[in-house]
Amino acid sequence: MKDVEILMLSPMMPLIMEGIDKAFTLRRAWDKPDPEAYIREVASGIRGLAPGSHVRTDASVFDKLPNLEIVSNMGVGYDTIDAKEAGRRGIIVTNTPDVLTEEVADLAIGLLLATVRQLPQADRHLRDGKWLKAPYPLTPTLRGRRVGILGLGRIGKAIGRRLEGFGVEISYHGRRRQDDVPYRYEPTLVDLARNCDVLLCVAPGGAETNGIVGDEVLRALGPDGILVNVGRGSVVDEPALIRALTSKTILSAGLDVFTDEPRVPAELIAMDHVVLLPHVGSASVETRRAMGQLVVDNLVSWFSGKGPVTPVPETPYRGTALA
Ligand code: NAP
Ligand code: 8YV
Repeated sequence: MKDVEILMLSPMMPLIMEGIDKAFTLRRAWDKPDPEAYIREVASGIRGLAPGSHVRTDASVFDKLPNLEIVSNMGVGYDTIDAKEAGRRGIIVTNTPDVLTEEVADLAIGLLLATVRQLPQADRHLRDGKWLKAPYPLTPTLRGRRVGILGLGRIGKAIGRRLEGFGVEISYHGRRRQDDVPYRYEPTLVDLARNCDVLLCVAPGGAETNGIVGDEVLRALGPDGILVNVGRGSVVDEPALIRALTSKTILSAGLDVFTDEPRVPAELIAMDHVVLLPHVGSASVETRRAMGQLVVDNLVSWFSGKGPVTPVPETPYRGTALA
């Protein structure tokens, strides 16, 4: 398949670059003096696209690539890709679901515990020599807390399975009630926030969820409430969160995702009562290796005539054409 040309818009992990280089002709846009001029030069030959992580890929990109057939996304979240527009044009979009589910759920539990029991703060207390003078202050507890999950999907369910072992009450909100889960469904996000003490967000980004965790939801979560976000930063109205944390409308927050990554508001960085992580939910060697392999496998499968491995719902595939 070396006659098939794949465009890459930003650097990706070596496994992906090597895998695509081995099977196809890889066209790297990011390391050219004028990437846009390079894309124009190679555009007519490009049949596959590996945009890289969180690279906006919409009609403006599709317009440049008249023979594009497939976009292979690194990550299960594909909110930076206009998948509906791709579907309208007959372009397949694939992502990397399932291979990262358990990893992200593990991280979510770790972030929850770190935030409730103030683990990074206690670590700093020791390292700063403050334990020599006084014990670390007592913290809130997870015991007796009610956890509300926004986005009870693959990862949300894996988080729920873990939380069952912690003996906490679990509820959830999404667009649909799910009859096959042992958790209470809350029909609105405000209801979920009002009836939990930890609001754990793992919903996808995009227009539908943009800023849905705002002032009203944070007020409903309340002064003993803790927000944990491992989904997308865009789901949370970040200025509203900063206001809520500053005014103690909510107790604290544990965040792995932010609206303008890798830039994080200085106000959040200055807060000692929040835990901040640099979007590491799936960032283990093993899981990123599995994700990277799936990026390559989708392209190889497609150009071998076997269809995509993991097409997104907006670009379903059955047989010889988009469904
Ligand atoms: P998934 O299986 O598709 O689950 C998504 C869930 O979100 C579903 O339960 C869906 O339920 C709910 N949802 C979708 N739109 C919604 C809306 N408008 N309002 C409320 N709920 C909504 O996806 P997943 O594999 O669990 O991944 C979830 C997200 O986690 C990804 O999209 C990504 O953004 C994020 N993620 C982050 C990391 C990280 O490193 N921090 C790693 C992996 C994934 P309904 O259909 O019932 O609404
Ligand atoms: C990664 C993620 O940050 O899968 C996702 O949606 O957010 C994470 O796995 C990213 O997408 C891969 O670099």
